[in-house]
Amino acid sequence: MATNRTFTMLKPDAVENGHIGAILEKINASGFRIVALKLTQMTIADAQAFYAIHNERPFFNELVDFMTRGPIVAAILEKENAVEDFRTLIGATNPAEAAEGTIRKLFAASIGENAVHGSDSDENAAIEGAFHFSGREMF
Ligand code: 3AN
Repeated sequence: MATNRTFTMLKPDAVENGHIGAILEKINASGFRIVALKLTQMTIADAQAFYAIHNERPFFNELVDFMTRGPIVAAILEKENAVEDFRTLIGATNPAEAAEGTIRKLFAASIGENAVHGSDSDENAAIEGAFHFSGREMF
């Protein structure tokens, strides 16, 4: 399988709760190479654009408020089968349904505040990575 990339955000809840180090350690221990990394905060316009696909969903405003309430850690990760393997590592969207040992099971409180984002396709990984990073910030 080809080496490829995914995009992740450690969401405001994970940053507020002091989980940056533990989550990055788990990411590294699972064989992902960090290609790009930064602490940043999304504006309301950023979050509305990033989550535009969800703009008809009932939770859209809640999602935008949550994702903009504090800093996030944005990162691009590289590994064989990166998108699928990272989604396995983070677990189900609802932490109550996430498998034991997954990042959401360990660190997330609810379906809304679920600690971490992982791209759902190679195409979206590239779009989402480019949303947060310039070429000069990727290694
Ligand atoms: P995932 O992040 O697992 O791909 P999506 O794409 O279905 O999940 O949802 C995007 C984000 O929207 C989730 N990470 C979560 O923060 C939020 N979300 C999804 N479903 C709900 C919900 N029922 N209530 C509140 N927020 C939700």
